[in-house]
Amino acid sequence: MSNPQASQAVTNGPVRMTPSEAFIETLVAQGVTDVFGIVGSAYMDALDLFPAAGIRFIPTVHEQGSAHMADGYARVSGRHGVCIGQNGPGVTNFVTAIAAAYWAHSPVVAITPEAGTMGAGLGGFQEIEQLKIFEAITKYQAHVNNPNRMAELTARAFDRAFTDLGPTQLNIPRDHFYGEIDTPIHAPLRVSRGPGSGADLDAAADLLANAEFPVILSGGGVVAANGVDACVALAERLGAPVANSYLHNDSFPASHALACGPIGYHGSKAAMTLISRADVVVALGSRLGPFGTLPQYEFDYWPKTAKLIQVDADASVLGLVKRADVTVLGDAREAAVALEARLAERTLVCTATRDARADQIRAEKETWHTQLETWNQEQDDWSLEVAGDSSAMHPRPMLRELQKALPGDAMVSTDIGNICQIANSYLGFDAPRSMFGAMMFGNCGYAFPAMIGCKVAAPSRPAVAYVGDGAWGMSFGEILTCVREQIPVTAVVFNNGQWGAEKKNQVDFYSNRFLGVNLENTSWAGIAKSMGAEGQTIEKLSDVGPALADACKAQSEGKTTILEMMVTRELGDPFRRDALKRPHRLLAKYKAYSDD
Ligand SMILES: Cc1ncc(C[n+]2csc(CCOP(=O)(O)OP(=O)(O)O)c2C)c(N)n1
Ligand SMILES: [Mg+2]
Repeated sequence: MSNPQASQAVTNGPVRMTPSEAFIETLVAQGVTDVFGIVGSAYMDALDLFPAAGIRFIPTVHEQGSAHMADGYARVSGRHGVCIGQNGPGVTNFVTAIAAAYWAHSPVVAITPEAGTMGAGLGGFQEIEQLKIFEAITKYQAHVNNPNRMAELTARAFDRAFTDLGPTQLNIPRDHFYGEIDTPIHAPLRVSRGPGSGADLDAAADLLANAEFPVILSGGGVVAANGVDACVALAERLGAPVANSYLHNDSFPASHALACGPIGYHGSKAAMTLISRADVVVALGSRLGPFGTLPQYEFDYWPKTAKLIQVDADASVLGLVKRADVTVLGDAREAAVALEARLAERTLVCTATRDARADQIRAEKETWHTQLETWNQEQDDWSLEVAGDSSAMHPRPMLRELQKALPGDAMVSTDIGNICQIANSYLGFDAPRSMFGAMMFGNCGYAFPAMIGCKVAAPSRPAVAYVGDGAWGMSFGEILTCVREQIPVTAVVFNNGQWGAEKKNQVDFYSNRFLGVNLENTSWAGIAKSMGAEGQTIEKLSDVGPALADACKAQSEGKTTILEMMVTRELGDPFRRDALKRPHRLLAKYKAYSDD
């Protein structure tokens, strides 16, 4: 819900106020209701006004957490996520999370108060060149070079986060909060995108009308454009199977007959098999990122001779990774509506095979689901050895139990790690804005704080973060934020006693020379309890589902629960087989470390 004071904040002309007031009133005009951060003297003059402006300040444990929370908040609500921190170290703590938001295309505004202008360059306290640091990971940087421009530049940072589809920075020298200025407070500028040019849409419709086996790839842009219903209508018009792009399992309703699941790492074999048969692929709201289309299960599924129609709201990604036969620069929803309308008036070649294609879709999904239902254990030598005499749970059946117990309207975030990635095979959603992967920056420590932000934006929805035990060590501090701020979230921590995803590389490439990958964990459930949350250690498969269901229910009583899953050390397919080489050494002293 937007800030109820928003429309009153906008002025028709200049009004005398302080720059702090101009800053705050612009946030109000932009609809801001929540800001994540850690207090700092740099912006205390403005912070003081937050409550009167109807803005909740949510103090976090670490500024990286603040910015991930802003990201999750933005992704679930479609509104700005906002974070703020102290100049220098508070601001540099944002960096990893803003890079993650950049690759998630999240409209996050990072507010970065800076050292005062009269000391800049002298090496004073907490001084660093803050614009350079964020240059490559923001879409736009506003620098308040004069206090008189506070409202103008603050508004622009917010507006551009939407027009440029990603995080922006608002850099404010700390002395510029003080004084008196005459300034208008601007109404937000929201630029709407159309469906794309008529000529491009005609060309796309031509390709689709003549396609024998069209396949839709529904990407994050479909979710961001609130376009899932339009994508469904287009798919139904064509009878086309729909694959989700990597980590966007919520971009098409999983229970729909045409839904095939995600392509990419630990994705759906059904989706990849069906897309491999396409003669025309429509990539709707997807940049076709290189990692997301790598071969999987030793299957190079991307249909190289198929015609490609790429629709995206960002011109710079059209035809970038894969050559596209038709590009449509437009809003994914609007473009899907326009394409469907064009196809409604045409005779479609694929209509003749509608039933046969529906049979293929059903059969491929059934094969994949049966495989998943019976895939209990990884079968490589190392996994069989470590899981052999272990009493711990196998990860796959544990993930199956979690999936069955997830409430229908749950939001799930996933971290970076072997088990979190395997979860990609199991996670399906009927509602958009339900899955929050760490996306292409791929940083461990993303999922828990991001889910805290999601919960602030959607308090009535069950909030669940999937996190490996290594990544949990980076992020569990934010339990304190959940407890202190009454933001109830459930974290499912996969305790396999290792940085598994990286260990897998040492198994596959370095003859099991394990270095830096084994973890001696204390009890994560115990730590959670000592931090004021609920904690439970789960050792039996039959306890997994009930524990998750109870933890989700307990969120309505304000309880944060950490479920520590005791799992074997077995490991699924690795992340980066594509980017590693067999060890080759030339010096005699390292001969034992060589494969040849
Ligand atoms: C911030 C950061 N540091 C390091 C890495 C490299 N990395 C990728 S996956 C991984 C291991 C994750 O281990 P864990 O969270 O325990 O999950 P598991 O693989 O065991 O399921 C590491 C260290 C990363 N992606 N991000
Ligand atoms: Mg682990």
